[in-house]
Amino acid sequence: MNANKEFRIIEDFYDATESDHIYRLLLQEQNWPDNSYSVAGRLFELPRLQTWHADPGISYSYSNNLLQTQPWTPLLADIRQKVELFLSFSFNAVLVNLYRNGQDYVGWHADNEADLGEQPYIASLTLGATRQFAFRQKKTAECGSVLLRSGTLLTMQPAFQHHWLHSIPAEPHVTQGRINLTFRKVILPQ
Ligand SMILES: [Mn+2]
Repeated sequence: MNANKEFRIIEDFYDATESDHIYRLLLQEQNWPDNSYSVAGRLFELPRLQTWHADPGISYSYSNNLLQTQPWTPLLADIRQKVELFLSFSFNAVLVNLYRNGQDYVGWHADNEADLGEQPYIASLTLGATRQFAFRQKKTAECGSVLLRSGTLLTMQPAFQHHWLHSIPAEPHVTQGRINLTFRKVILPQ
């Protein structure tokens, strides 16, 4: 099985100048909430900061979720439009992740939550620091990684979520932050 057929990398979706500009704007504009949460009376810290923006009526329903749905900012709406035009696909939500430096990470997971439906198609834009995107086949544990540079758009086919897990490993030598926008299409209950 070839993971590279189940995701696609579009480098320079935004050029270096635009990417840097957007990164700085988002860093300032986003209303980053507290990243601590408690489970059974113990306090944990999410190793990144997140915001969730969606069309009216769409909420965030993932595990350990503390996120309030925020409206689309003009900047996020502009980026969504560019991504949608390029991919000829419409998205109704975006999860924004800030990896403050190389200590921040996300562990192995698949973006296959029930409310994304059976065929989740996700577009992920990287701004800021270059980080590794690691993937691992669920059954065979075959694994690999690619570098995601600022301005890169990564699209993940539904089959990628079915067959592979992915992660952004910690890279302690990285001092710069990375912002990642993951555009999603939440399926409303019928
Ligand atoms: Mn993910």
